Amino acid sequence: MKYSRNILSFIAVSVLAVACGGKETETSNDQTPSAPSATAGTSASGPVATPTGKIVVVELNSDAQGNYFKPANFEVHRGDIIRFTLKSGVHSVHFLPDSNPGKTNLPPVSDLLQLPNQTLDIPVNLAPGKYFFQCDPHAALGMMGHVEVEQ
Ligand SMILES: [Cu+2]
Repeated sequence: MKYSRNILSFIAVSVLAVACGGKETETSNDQTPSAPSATAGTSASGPVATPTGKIVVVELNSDAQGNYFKPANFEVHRGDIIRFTLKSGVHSVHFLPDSNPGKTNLPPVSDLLQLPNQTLDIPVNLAPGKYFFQCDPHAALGMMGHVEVEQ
């Protein structure tokens, strides 16, 4: 009886410690806005573009024509949103770092999109330039595209 009570209070203390730990991390983030944070930084503290309100839809397809993005080559402006929309098949969206040398702030590789009309919104916080993206399962089959980001 006494033993299990000790266990309980140990657990309670651990939970408290975890809770405090989490809070502490948040607080220290708030207190050091100038510190570069590699992990949290990509979308939160990157060079966030002013939203334009424009949404550019790009379909992901598997059909008789093959596996492809539609359009596969297009232009956006900083602050637009690219809305990848699954039409058919199972696809991912990957701005492969190796194929975008020197580029920063690339969006992380997406999960697989599997449900028809499932969407993936990517806010365009990229510096002006041309960017490559691909679908990982179908890259070898030519499922890739380029987006030109303009100021
Ligand atoms: Cu694909």
